[in-house]
Amino acid sequence: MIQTPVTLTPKDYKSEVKPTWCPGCGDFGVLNATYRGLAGLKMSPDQTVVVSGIGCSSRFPHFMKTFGFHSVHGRALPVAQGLKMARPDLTVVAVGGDGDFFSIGAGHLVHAALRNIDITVVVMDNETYGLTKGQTSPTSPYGHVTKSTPYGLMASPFNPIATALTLNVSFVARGYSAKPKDLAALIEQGMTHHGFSFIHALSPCPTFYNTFDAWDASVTPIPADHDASDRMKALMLAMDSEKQYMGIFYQDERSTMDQAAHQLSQQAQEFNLDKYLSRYA
Ligand SMILES: Cc1ncc(C[n+]2csc(CCOP(=O)(O)OP(=O)(O)O)c2C)c(N)n1
Ligand code: SF4
Repeated sequence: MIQTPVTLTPKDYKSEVKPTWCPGCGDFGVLNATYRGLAGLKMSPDQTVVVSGIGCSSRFPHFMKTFGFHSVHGRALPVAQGLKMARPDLTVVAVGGDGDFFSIGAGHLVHAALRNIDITVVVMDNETYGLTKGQTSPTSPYGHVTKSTPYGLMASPFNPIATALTLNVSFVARGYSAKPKDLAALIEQGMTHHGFSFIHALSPCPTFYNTFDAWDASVTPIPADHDASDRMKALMLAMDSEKQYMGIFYQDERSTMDQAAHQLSQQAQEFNLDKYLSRYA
């Protein structure tokens, strides 16, 4: 039988639901980068599931023509991991905000990282809680003044890349919504990576905390001679207090929990109880 090659373009991943984000929201750039990344891989929309928590960024699955699951605040990862364990044939992407993944969902992030289940996580970081109107988030800078911190935030900011590196994540990258082509390439590489892929996507909230100008000035490509198999060097780049490096910080290949569990279940199916018991006869 002659097979017609399938051509998929970014618009094949676009649903009929129009994004309800504010004009200029960084999340538009991340959405477009995701459409491009999926099209680049010719990923079948009916084999792809996008899972989110709650937040402006977590409305994402509604705007995708893939399968989707808009879950509960901070719980995108339990849903995404369960899905991948049950259906290893599907491509699973978890998306959401810095509040979702680094505040209420931080505990899930830690254990998902350690399990190395083959899913891709895209965190849209705007250093604020957009949906609930601009309170501080774990990535807000020290001293950040908001309606709920009128004297300035008195806590240090969470470092997403350094945290992912120290949690032994097998693919760690950062992109910027204002550079959607570069971000699309990172999403493509993250989805191709076999294991837990963590993509930190800087995605400003012009309504409550406009960081576009600051980030335009601080984002810098990772030096071309960076060795992405060197976790310690990656950590040094992640700890830079002035530059926000863009690109792949770290990547390695190792066994994933979904793969190991699948092998175990195959062994269980092949297990011969009579043969085992005959040893004791
Ligand atoms: C269990 C629970 N706690 C709190 C909330 C309120 N809430 C909704 S979204 C959100 C934070 C949104 O910030 P973020 O996850 O960074 O996403 P953004 O809106 O900035 O994209 C909070 C605290 C909730 N919906 N559910
Ligand atoms: S409030 Fe901020 S994060 Fe939410 S849609 Fe508007 S610009 Fe985007």
